[in-house]
Amino acid sequence: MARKRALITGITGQDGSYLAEFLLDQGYEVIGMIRRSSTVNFERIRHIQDRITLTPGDLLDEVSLIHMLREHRPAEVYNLAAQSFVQTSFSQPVFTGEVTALGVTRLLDAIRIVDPEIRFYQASSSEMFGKVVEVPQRETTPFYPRSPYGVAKVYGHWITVNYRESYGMHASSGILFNHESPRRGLEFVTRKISHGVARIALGLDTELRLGNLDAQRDWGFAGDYVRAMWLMLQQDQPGDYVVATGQTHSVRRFCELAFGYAGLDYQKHVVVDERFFRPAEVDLLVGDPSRAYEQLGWKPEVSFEQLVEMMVEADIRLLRG
Ligand code: NAP
Ligand code: G4F
Repeated sequence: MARKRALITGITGQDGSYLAEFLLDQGYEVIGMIRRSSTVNFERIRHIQDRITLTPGDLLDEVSLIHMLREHRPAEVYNLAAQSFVQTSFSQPVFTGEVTALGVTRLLDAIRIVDPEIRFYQASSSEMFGKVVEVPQRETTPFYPRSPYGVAKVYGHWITVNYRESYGMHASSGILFNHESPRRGLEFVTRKISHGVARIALGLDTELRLGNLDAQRDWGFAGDYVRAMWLMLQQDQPGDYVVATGQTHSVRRFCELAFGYAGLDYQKHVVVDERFFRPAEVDLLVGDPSRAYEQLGWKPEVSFEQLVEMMVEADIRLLRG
């Protein structure tokens, strides 16, 4: 029997790499869309590079998406590509809108033109809840984004719903809360902390400069969350699902645990720096994943404490070389 074929945009990112591994394990043929860059950035997929097919394309260019879909004819498309860093969205709001918002329409429209039977997953975000209007946040909670990134993701979410309702497409939106791993980009707070802890533990640094230590997030493990993406596309009907742990922790608590794992006291090393504060902040995010639990049969397996330990250990190993 022919292997099922899936196409992932954003395969060079954190989630793309975990999803590619997961789909390969499920027996899929995996196609990954990559955009042109002057240097190769395949660190996260190097270990599976000989098992996947990479194809050029860019969310800014609909023609490239149409060509790509015509050439590879996937059964499932996972749209993980985005300008995904909230802080950058304040300094590059238009670019963020082009990629993270309009990019979704370009891909959905390319699918509609080439083959509307293709199943589609959109990487929506808890950042859409922003200044939260209810706690915990669920699929029906109104959105109140607090950054150009959050606004762009709201657009991406609704255009996914719109293509589903207008054209009957199997298009689902996963409203994922923060998920982390040793493959997280160094600019995001969890990896910045685990990497900073490793540098301090190995005597390469003495301090770590951070912004708002009181911000709270519902942090899970990226490897668990990609399973939920796949489960959404295996349902008879498309839909929207909150994917979260249901627990929230502060940046301060993350520091306390991460430094603690290396035998260090965070209060001696963390320096609060105004440069890392945002023009508008999302103070508290905590999701209610009941729908994903009940309808998808999904549950996270890695706890917050295990996640912090895994990230610190991985960065110490990485820096020791
Ligand atoms: P990430 O590590 O920042 O990866 C983003 C990916 O998008 C990279 O592969 C990047 O390619 C690609 N990309 C950026 N602009 C592109 C363009 N114009 N055309 C094609 N590809 C482009 O993000 P992530 O953490 O894996 O997150 C995956 C998705 O989930 C994103 O859409 C993010 O917004 C969303 N999300 C993430 C979280 C989370 O906690 N991680 C939570 C909710 C939603 P390059 O390598 O070439 O830069
Ligand atoms: O790690 P962060 O940059 O992630 P943020 O803004 O929550 O966004 C991530 O999760 C979203 C899901 O809700 C995704 F959609 C998005 O793509 C991305 O993956 O910041 C987390 C919190 C913020 O409140 C920030 O103000 O940590 C606070 N923080 C405190 N000091 C810091 C720092 N964040 C960063 N990046 N750097 C700091 O020094």
